[in-house]
Amino acid sequence: MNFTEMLQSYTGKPLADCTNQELYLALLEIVRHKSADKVQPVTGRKLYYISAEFLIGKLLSNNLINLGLYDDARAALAAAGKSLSEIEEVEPEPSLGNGGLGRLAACFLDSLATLGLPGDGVGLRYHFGLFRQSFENGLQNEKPDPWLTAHSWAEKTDITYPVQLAGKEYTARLYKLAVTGYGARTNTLNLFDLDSIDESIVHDGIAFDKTDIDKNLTLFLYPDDSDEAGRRLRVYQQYLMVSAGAQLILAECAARGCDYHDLADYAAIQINDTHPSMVIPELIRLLGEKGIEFEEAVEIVTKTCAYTNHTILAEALEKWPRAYLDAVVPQLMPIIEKLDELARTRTEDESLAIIDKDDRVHMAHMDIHFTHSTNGVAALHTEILKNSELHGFYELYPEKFNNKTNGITFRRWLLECDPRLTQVLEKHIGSGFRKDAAELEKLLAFAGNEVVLNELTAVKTANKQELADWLLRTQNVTVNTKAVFDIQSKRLHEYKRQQLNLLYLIHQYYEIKAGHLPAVPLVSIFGAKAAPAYIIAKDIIHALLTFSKVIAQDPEVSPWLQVVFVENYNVTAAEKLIPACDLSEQISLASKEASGTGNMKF
Ligand code: 26V
Repeated sequence: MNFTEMLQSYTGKPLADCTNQELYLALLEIVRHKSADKVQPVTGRKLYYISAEFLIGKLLSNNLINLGLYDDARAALAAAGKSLSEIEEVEPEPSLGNGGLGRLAACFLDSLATLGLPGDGVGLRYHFGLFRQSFENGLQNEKPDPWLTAHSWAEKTDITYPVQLAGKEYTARLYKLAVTGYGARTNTLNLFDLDSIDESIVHDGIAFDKTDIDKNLTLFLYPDDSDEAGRRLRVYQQYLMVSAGAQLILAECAARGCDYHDLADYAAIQINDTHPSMVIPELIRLLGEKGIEFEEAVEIVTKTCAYTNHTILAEALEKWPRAYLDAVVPQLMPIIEKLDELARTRTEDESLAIIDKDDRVHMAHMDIHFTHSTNGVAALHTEILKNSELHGFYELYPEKFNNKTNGITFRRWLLECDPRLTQVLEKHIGSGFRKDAAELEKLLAFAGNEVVLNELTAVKTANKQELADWLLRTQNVTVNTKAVFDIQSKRLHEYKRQQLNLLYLIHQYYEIKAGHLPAVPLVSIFGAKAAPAYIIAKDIIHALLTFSKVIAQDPEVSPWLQVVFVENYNVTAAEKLIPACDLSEQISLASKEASGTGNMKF
C-alpha cells in the first residue's frame, strides 16, 4: 500500500476532498500504528524519567520524521493539492512545560528512543498547558491553553492506581503517549490524570477554585503558587504524580520478574529537579507494604534513584512547610521524619538537614542524602554546586556528584525546523549528523569555502523571509528582512536579563536620534512568558512593548530599529525563530544560568 492509499483507508474518501482536520486525524492514526510496531521488550535496567514537565511541542511532523514517513506524507498530500505545513497548524501544541527543564525532558525522551534504550517518561496529563499569552494594552494577558482534543496523542488506558491525598482516596488513570525514536524503538510517556477533572470551573482567564481537588488537580501546569491554596495544590499534584508513578514502576518491574529486593537492577528513576522528590519516601512506603524493612528500603531506593539539579536559584529549590505535608501526605511524614533522623546520624551540620529548625522540608536535601547520584547540567554549573551551593553535601558525599551536560535533539531542532539547512549540510557532510551531532564537525573542512558559505547565506535569507511571512500572518507585523535579526527567546526572568537587552536598545535609539546610524538596520525580536505572579517580569514585558511602540511611531528611528515581541512564545514559535536568527542573545547573569539549551538550538 502506498502512502496515498494508506491515508485513504483512514479518510474513506479521496484526499483532495478532505479537510485539513480529517487529514490530520488520518495521519495521527497512521503514526499510532507505525509507532506501535516499534515497541520492544525491555531487557535489563529501564529508565523512568519522572518530571512535572514535558514540553513536547507538536508531534505530527516529529513523529513522521522519526518513523521515516515525512517525505512520503508530504508528497502524497502535495499530489492531492494539500500542504503538510497547513495540516500541522491544525495540531494544538502540548505546552506541558515552562521552559528549559521541560524541554530537556522532551529532548531526552527523543534521544533515548533514538539510541534504542528503554526509557519512559512519567508525568501528569495537564488539561491546559502553560497559559496562552496575549498582549493587551501593552500588558501580558493569560488564558487557558487547551491541547486535549477528542483524538489526542495521549491514549487512555484502563490502568489505574489508588492515591491517598489528605486522607481521601483518588483514582489516578494512566494515559500513554508514544515516543517515537529516529528509526529505532518506541518508548512511552506515561501521564496520569483523574477522571473527575472539570474544565468548566476555569473563569476570568486562568483563575479557578483551588480547593476542589477532584475537579482541579490536573487542570493546569504549575498553578500560580503565589497564595497558599496554590502552593498546596502543587504538593497535591506532585504526590499524585509520584505515587501513581511509583506504583506503575513497581508493577512493571514485578511483571518482569523483579522481587523488589532487586529493584535497582530493573529500574533507574531520574528525579527531574525537586518536583518529583516525594517519590523517595513514597517508594519506601510502598516497599514497606510489600514487607521490606525500612533500612533495606532506604538502600534499595538510594540505589534506584538519582537527582538532577537544574538551578542554583534559591526560590526554585523547594522547601515545603511541614504543615502542608502533614495535611496533604500524612502517610509520608513519618517516613520523611525517619529519613531526617538517619541523615542526622551522617552529619551534624544543621544546614544539611532535611527538616530545618523552622519545620520546613528541604526536598533537594532529601534527594542528595537518599539517591546515589546528584548531577548538574553543565560543567561549570556542577563545579558551582560542588564548590559553593552544595559544598557541604559534596564534602559528605563526593562520589555522588557528577556532571551531565545538557543537549538537544537534532531531529526536531534541525531536521524538522530547518529543512533548508539540513539539505545543505547533508549535501556536504552526509547524513550521519541526524543521529550523531558530533558529525557536524565535518563542516569545519568548509570553513573558508565561498560556495558553501553562499549556500548557507541563502538558507538564512530564505528562513528570515519565512519568519517575516509568519509574523505578518500571525501578528500583523512587517519586518525588514535585510536587517540583522537579533533574537532573545526564553522564559522571562530577571537573571536572564531581557532588561539589559532593552537598555542596549534604548541606547541604540538615542544613537540614531543623534544621527549615528548603524551599518545595518536591527530587528530585535523577543519571545517570553512571565509567570503570572512575577510582577517585575511582567513590568519588563510592559516596558519592551511600550518601547516598541515608541520606535514604531518615530519616522527617524523606525527604518533603523524595530522591536518585535512574539506573542505566546512556545515550541512552535521557537521552531520558526531559531532558523531565522542572525544573532542569538545569551546574556544571563554570569553563573546563574545552569546550562541553557536555547543557546544550543540557536
Ligand atoms: C521555576 C519556576 C518559578 C516560577 C513559576 C514557574 C516555575 C517553573 C519551573 C521552575 C524551575 C525552573 C528550572 C529550569 O527550567 N531550569 C533550567 O533548566 C534547563 C535544563 O537543565 C537549563 O538549561 C537552564 O539553564 C535552567 O534555567
